[in-house]
Amino acid sequence: MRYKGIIFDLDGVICSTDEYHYLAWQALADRLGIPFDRERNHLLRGVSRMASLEIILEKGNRTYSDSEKEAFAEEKNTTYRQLLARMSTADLSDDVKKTLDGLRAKGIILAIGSSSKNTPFILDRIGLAGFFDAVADGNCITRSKPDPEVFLKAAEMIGQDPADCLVVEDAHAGVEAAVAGGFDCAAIGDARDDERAKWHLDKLSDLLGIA
Ligand code: B16
Ligand code: MG
Repeated sequence: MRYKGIIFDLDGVICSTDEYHYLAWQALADRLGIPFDRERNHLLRGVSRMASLEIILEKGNRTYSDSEKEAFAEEKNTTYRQLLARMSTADLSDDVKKTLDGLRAKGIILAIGSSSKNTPFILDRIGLAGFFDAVADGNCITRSKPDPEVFLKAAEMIGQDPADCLVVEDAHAGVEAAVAGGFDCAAIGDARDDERAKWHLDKLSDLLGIA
C-alpha cells in the first residue's frame, strides 16, 4: 500500500457537477451581459464561490457593491442547486464506484477535500452520504484552493501526515494546493497534464494500479 489515505476533490473527480457550475455561472453572466464561456469557466475550478464571481465580474464594464455581489452569488447558487436536485445515484459512475470500493478493500482511508459548501447535499444526492471517513469542505475552511487548508484539514481529520496521503484533483488550483500542503497529487480531467502532479490519470480507476 503506497498511501495510507486518499483525499478526493469532489466536483470534477467524484462527480460531474462541474458542468452544472458552468451552466449556472453562464446564466448569471448572460443576464448581466458579461462575456463568459467554457474556456473561461476552467479558471473557476476548485475556486470558492465568491472568488469565482470576482473572476467573472472582471470581464464586465462596471463595479458592483458588496450587497450586489452577495445577491449574484446567491442567484448562481440557487440555479446550481436546482440542477443538483436532479442528480441521483445514477450520477455515480461505475468507474468511480469500482475505484472507491477497490481502494476501501485495500484498507486505504478515504476522505473528501472540496471547496464546495454544497458538498453534503451532493454526497447525499449520489448516495455517498456517510461513505467517506472524513469530509473537509467549503463549510470548514477560510481559504480556498490554491491554499492547502482544505487538504490539511482532511488529513488532520483522518489522523494522517500529508506525506502519507494522495490528493486527487481536476483543477490546476487544486494541484497547486496539494503540492503546497506536502501531498503527492494525482491529476485528472482538466488538470491531467499538470506537471506539478506526480500521477496523471485518464480515468479514476487508474488509481487502483497506483495506490
Ligand atoms: P460552491 P471542488 C469547487 O468544488 C468547484 O470546483 C468550484 O467551481 C466551486 O466554485 C467551488 O467548489 C465552490 O462551490 O459554490 O458549491 O460552494 O472542485 O473543490 O470539489
Ligand atoms: Mg474539482
